[in-house]
Amino acid sequence: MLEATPLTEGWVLRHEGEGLPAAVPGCVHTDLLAAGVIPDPFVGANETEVAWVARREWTYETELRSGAGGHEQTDLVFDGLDTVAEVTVDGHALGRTRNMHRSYRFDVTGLQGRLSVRFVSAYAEAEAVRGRVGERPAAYPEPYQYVRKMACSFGWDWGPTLVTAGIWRPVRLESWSTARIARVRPLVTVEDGVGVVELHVEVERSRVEAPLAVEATVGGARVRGEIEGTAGVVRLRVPDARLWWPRGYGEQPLYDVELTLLHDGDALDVWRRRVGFRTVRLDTSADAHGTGFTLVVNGERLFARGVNWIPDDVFPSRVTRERYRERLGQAARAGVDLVRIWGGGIYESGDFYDACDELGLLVWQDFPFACAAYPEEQPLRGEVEAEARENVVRLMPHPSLVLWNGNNENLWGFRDWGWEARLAGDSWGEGYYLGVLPRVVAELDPTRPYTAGSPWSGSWERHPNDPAHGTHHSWEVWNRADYGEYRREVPRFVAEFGWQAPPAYATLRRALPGEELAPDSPGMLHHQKADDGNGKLERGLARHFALPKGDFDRWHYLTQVNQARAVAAGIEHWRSHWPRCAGTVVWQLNDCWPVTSWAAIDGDGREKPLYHELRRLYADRLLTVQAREPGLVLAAVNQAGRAWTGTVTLRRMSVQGTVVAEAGVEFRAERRAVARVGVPRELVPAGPKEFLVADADGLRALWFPVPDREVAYPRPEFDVAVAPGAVTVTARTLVRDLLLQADRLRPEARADRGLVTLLPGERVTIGVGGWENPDPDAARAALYCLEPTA
Ligand code: BMA
Repeated sequence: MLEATPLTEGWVLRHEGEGLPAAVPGCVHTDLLAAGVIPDPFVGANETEVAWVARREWTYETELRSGAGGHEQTDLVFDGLDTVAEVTVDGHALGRTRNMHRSYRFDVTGLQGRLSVRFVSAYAEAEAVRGRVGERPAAYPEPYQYVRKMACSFGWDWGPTLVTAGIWRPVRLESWSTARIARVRPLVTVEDGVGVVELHVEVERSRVEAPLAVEATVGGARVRGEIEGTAGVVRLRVPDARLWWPRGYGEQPLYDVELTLLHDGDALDVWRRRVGFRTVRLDTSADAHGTGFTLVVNGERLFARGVNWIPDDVFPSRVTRERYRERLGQAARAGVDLVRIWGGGIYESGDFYDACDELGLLVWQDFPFACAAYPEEQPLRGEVEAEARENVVRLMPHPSLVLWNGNNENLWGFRDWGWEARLAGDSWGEGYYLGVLPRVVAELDPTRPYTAGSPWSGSWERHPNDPAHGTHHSWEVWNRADYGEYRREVPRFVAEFGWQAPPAYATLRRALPGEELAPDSPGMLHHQKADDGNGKLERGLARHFALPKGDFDRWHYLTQVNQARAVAAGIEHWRSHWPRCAGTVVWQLNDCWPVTSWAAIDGDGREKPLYHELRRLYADRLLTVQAREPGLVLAAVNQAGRAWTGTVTLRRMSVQGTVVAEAGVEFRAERRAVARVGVPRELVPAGPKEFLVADADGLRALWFPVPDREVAYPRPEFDVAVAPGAVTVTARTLVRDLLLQADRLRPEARADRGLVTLLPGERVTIGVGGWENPDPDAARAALYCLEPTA
């Protein structure tokens, strides 16, 4: 039987003649940090101070001992090397690597001695390739498109430039005899209610002649098959297979599949995975509005409640299984049902997809290409095909994975960002997105849909970002316009849109110790990477709120409110247009370090007000008031499996809390459908002193006729009561967008809700985890809400 021996102990990192203890898996930066050689690059402007690390060569070494005894062959297996490396044993070369997204296997039978992995700078490789193939246009100045390495490690508009190196995934010795399982491709489908698992097996042999067989089991079914040469196929049928559903639509039953490779009745190797039975297709048919983009899972058409995912740490080797679970659990608790793994990152570790399988989160996986023209010359072309083949097969057991996407914004960039002219016929990646990648997916995993890019309109005859066709990235709003402008369009699928806000206060404090915080203090600016980021924040704020002068805490609160408002404006509008619009994917769920960004969860894992707002926006039932000519419309969005009927109470109120007019209106939203009800004319509020309140089944929608800075808010008055783990606020006046910044009570404290609006007399209890000794004054000081414009 194949025996695996982890090779994680005894590694050293050579630094100026010295050997520092090295963590494997890990990377250079985290080793240097642990050894006290560099300061924490996440703090202050240390990022700049440690830039030298990226330009050096680094060598990892350990003792290679022979693998488990009594075997014919021993392989040294790296699940991931980042990135350009030479692997040697006692100076004897095993091989070279140049792709972070691949694994590597070397035959080390009989070899012992000093194992060394020498990394050259990814810059050196990228610059050499650029020198050979010529410069290509890109959205950022660093040479990330010339080397197959996580693009955002070279810096992004939310990320630091920390180009690391190292053995970033596990490494082990595998000792085996006769044969081992080289690859298993499970094609999992459902045919007339029967779950079908087709296993395409490939083996590697040390003995060519030995007769080989495989035996496989799943859900009580068992099958045997022969291996002819190096390949074989077995098919298992599971009658009455329970379907795997995205969360909110049903359960997530998972089935263990086991395949054993046999020789003369002896087990040589075993392959184990979990699968789920579900069907998926992407409906991109033409209709009266253009070209749709609707995911259909088990025959159910879905509005995708999505978030974009970036690497959770700029040093991805630090992201543990627990951390993946925590972050994805946060997404699930926010009502998210789809996570898009964005193309400037990586093919994530199996832990990511395991968690999604269990949580019922659908995964849309970008191939790792983003915001640049990518050369198609060798050696890149071969690397791209190899990594795609490996990762498609690695990830295909996961039922959560429902879509492969060729790239992020590169088809758009080619057509719209001046690349086409600058390229003058040079290769730029089209051959990957419209050639290599769809061919690889169709050949290896025909059970999943592929789309060439995001955004993409399905054809060069249309603008790639045409909202009427396919996927759309809505960035005009953040870059140039007010978020009310989201309402001008009904894209078929919004794969990116978002608004920035700073991270939680405690996160800023940890990242910028000692700094007197101001929107433009040095550390704040260093931790704001977007082009004119602060300018856009400021202008976006000024459209809605009176700008606080010299009051950082107020600025911090208001920018976070504005972020939540912006995203709400988009989602409420777009969901109200289901099924024409079939999904929103918020840019972005998470951060990879402490930074002002579009994220809902900051770099220390703290939830911004936007996060809590998502829970409302992505619930099965959403109540929203929309301005539609000639008046107001109440939309009851019902993504649940049962019809939603009820009466909505509409109150036209004054800001002082008196009811000007009131009515009950009945509605019926069919299952997975939207009901739209006109708001009677006499209930439509007008001017700075009125607003509309709509209540149904414990849900509430508010509508104000003027921007906040014009609303005649009363001076807010409320009472605060505290108990262990809870803060109760009772409003005496209208209290708008009340927020408890729990991390100001204690860095560990977490509130269970974000922005809350209370009418006079209403009360809310905010649960506060990690705050056992309640203090009413501290609670008061950590509470913010909107105030009248002076
Ligand atoms: C899109 C994304 C990212 C970027 C974000 C915010 O372009 O694909 O590249 O971080 O917008 O600008």
